[in-house]
Order: sequence, then structure tokens, then C-alpha cells
Amino acid sequence: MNIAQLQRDVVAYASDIGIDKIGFTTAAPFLELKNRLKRQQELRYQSGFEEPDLDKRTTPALLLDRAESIISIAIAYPSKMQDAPKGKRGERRGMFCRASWGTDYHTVLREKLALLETFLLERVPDAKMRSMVDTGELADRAVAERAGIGWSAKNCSIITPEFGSYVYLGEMITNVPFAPDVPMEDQCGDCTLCLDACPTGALIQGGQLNAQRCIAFLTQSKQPMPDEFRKEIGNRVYGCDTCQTVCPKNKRKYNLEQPAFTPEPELVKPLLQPLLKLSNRQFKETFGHMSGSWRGKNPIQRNAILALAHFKETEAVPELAELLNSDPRPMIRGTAAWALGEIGTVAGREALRQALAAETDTEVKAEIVKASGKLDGTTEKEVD
Ligand code: B12
Ligand code: SF4
Ligand code: SF4
Repeated sequence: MNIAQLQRDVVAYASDIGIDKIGFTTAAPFLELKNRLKRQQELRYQSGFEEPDLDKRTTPALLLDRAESIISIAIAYPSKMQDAPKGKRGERRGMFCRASWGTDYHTVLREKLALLETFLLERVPDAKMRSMVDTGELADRAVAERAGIGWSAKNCSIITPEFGSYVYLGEMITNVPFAPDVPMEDQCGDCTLCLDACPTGALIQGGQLNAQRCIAFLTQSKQPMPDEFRKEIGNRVYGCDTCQTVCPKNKRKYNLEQPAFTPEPELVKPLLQPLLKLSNRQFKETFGHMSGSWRGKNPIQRNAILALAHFKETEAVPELAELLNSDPRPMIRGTAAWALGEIGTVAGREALRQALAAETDTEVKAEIVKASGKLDGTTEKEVD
């Protein structure tokens, strides 16, 4: 078998099937990463979504017998939406991050990797392969960095010169000994725009994130939103793009080529009030094909309430009062109480007063008391 020719054929085939960038690295352990991950664990900076076994995360040979090399792939996703609807009073809208636009990227990248596996198997019948995207053990960024896909930037993303940081990553470990590519030089230089722009100070220093402070994580958490972050969420209902949109390396990187990721404007910028009423089934039917739906409707609905408070949307007060009085989920009642306190109408104050008498959950009660305290002594004139 001529490996160099096979490698060229793999590269050409990858391009034919819509893989935007491909790189190769060895299956050697990721030693520096292991120390890094250990440190992040000790500092409690991880999100909890990461694979906890650090040996598996950093030793490809533990994931595939006789692993020799790793193929890293990147597929670009759009940063710009055509015909984005504009929100207005009475019709406020939330925002799904770009990584949730179009079809779930896990599906798209897994399909491409499966095609690559078939291609390889046809040429090397005893090839062994194991592919993964996001949910696998390996750190996709560390693989991509070592395979020369892009550099590991201060906003933590892998940035490619061609598509900016708007690329999804995936990889295939194999026993075929492909020749490794050369990692790319860091191109952030003295720039610190992402660190300065992060709304919650989650970027501790270039390349180091405290995920517990990151809005991308907070919007996915199933817990009540900690007080200190509630006003920073803005209208983000899933994920956060701020440290990417401010990045000069992303300028004019629109990446409109992949049809699977073309956003449906009404879904990625959804009206907030209708979101609050969705049943589980309706949520799944409407948003189930998007990657942003993986945590279910509860976090999204909580975030929609925070967004209505962000807009001080008085039109939403009756609906928030209804949630406060009758929603079975304490997180939703507690968030609605907070939002009513922020929006601050007389009707909201009355709803809080009534809810306090009926509420049995201690934490929700505390939210109601706090929100009522904010509105004490307000009159129609002051609050409307
Ligand atoms: C957990 C997770 C999260 C968590 C934590 C993110 C984080 N930065 O750690 C949360 C929920 C916050 C998150 C958010 C996002 N995520 Co995420 N996430 C993951 C996941 C599952 C694991 C990441 C992980 O292991 N983090 C631990 C840290 C320590 O490692 P890392 O950043 O992955 O790797 C780098 C560092 O370790 C660094 N490093 C290593 N050693 C050292 C030493 C020093 C001194 C320094 C400075 C750095 C350094 O180099 C590595 C390579 O760049 C990966 C998929 C996967 N299996 O890898 C996707 C992944 C990283 N996410 C992705 C995306 C798109 C996002 C968001 C942009 C989504 C959004 N718009 O909301 C944000 C970006 C937030 C950010 N600034 O990082 C993509 C990244 C694509 C890219 N171009 O980089 C991935 C690869 C998914 C995919 N397959 O495409 N994510
Ligand atoms: S995704 Fe948002 S919150 Fe997280 S580091 Fe980037 S700017 Fe900060
Ligand atoms: S904003 Fe500046 S520092 Fe941050 S990732 Fe982009 S180039 Fe690097």
C-alpha cells in the first residue's frame, strides 16, 4: 500500500464530500493537554460536559487498538443570516448561537466521517477506525491544533485562516500510519479583544476558560441561573458568540457554503413569548433537529424569561404572572418572579404578592420576597 498516495486520495475525497479542511497527526499521547485538564479540574473550571477520564481523553491508543494516526476534520458554519427578523416591543426575540444554526452538526460531521471510513475500508480492508464528534473522549480542539487545522486562540477556539473560528471539529483515529501535518503558528499576537469583551470575565487569561462563568455553559445549565449572571445573559437563549464576533480573524468570514447549516431565521431568532408555552412535544418537533435542543426545553424557557426581563417587556407580565402562579417547575417560577421584579409593573407586584401566599418551595419563596422588595412602595406612575 502506498500510504502517501492514499493520504492524497483521502484529502481529495474529503474535499469532494464537503469537508472544508482536513489534517493529520500521530496517535501519540497528548501529554501537555493532560496536565492542562488536570489543572482545570482542580480549579473547578470545567463545565461537567467533558469526558472525566483524563487517560482516555489524552491517549488515543486506549480508544483504538494499534492506533497510529488521527485524521482531523473541520466543517465551516455560517456567521451571517439572511433576512434576520427584527424584534420589537410586544414581539421580542431570543438568539441561538451560530453553532446551533441549521441541522445539528453532530449529524452532519458523523455522516462525513462515516463516508471517510467507508472510503478507507475499500482501500485498506484491515483498516481499523474510530470516529468522534464533540461527545467522544478526545479533545477535538487539541487534535485539530496538532493536525495543523488552525491555532489555539486566546478565546479558546481553534481559528483557521480560511474560515475563522466558525468551524466544527471531528476526528477519526486509525491504525493506518498517515504522515502528520505541521501545527500552525499562533496568530493572536498582542490582541486581547475577546478577553476584554467577554461579558462575565469567563476568559481568565488567553486560552483559559472558567466554564462555570461562561454564558455558553450557563445557558445550558439545568439549575436556576446564579444571580450575578442573570443580567448578562441578554437575549441569548442558547450559547454565546461574543468572543468570536469581536475577533478580527473572523472579519468577513461568512461561510455560507454548507446548505445543512443555513439558519431558519424564525427558529434561531425565535419569538420569546410563544417559546414559554411550548410543550415537550412541540419543542422537540420545532427545535429537535438543532444542536441547541440537546438539553431539552427547560433551560431555553428559563433563558427566554431572562431575555424578557432584559427587554423590560411589560407586555409579557400577564404571562410571567401565570407561570409564577401555576408552572410546576420551581426554576421557572423562581425565574419568573425575578423577571417580574425587574420589569416592575403594578400588575407584576400584585402577582408577586399573590404568589407569595401560595408558594411552598423555599427557594422560589426567597425569589418572590427579593423581587417584591425591589418593587415595594412603587406606584403605577413610577413603575410603568
Ligand atoms: C465542554 C465543552 C464546552 C464547555 C467548555 C468550553 C471550554 N473552553 O473548555 C462550554 C459549554 C462552555 C463550551 C462552549 C463553547 N463551545 Co464547546 N465544547 C466542549 C467539549 C465537549 C470539550 C472541551 C474541553 O475539553 N475543554 C477543556 C479545555 C481545557 O480544552 P479545550 O479548549 O478543548 O482545548 C484547548 C486547551 O486545552 C488548550 N491548551 C492545552 N494546553 C494548554 C496550555 C496552556 C498554557 C494554554 C493557555 C492552553 C492550553 O489547547 C487546547 C486546543 O485548543 C468540546 C468537544 C470535545 N470533545 O473536545 C466542544 C467544543 C470545544 N466546543 C465548540 C464550540 C463551537 C463551542 C462554543 C463556540 C459554542 C457557543 N457558541 O456557545 C462555545 C465557546 C466557548 C469558549 N470560549 O471556549 C467546538 C469548538 C470549535 C472550535 N473552532 O474551536 C468544539 C470542539 C465542539 C466541536 N466538535 O466542534 N464548550
Ligand atoms: S462564549 Fe461568551 S461568556 Fe463564554 S468566554 Fe466567550 S464571550 Fe465569554
Ligand atoms: S479576539 Fe484577538 S486575541 Fe481573541 S482570539 Fe481573536 S485574534 Fe486572538
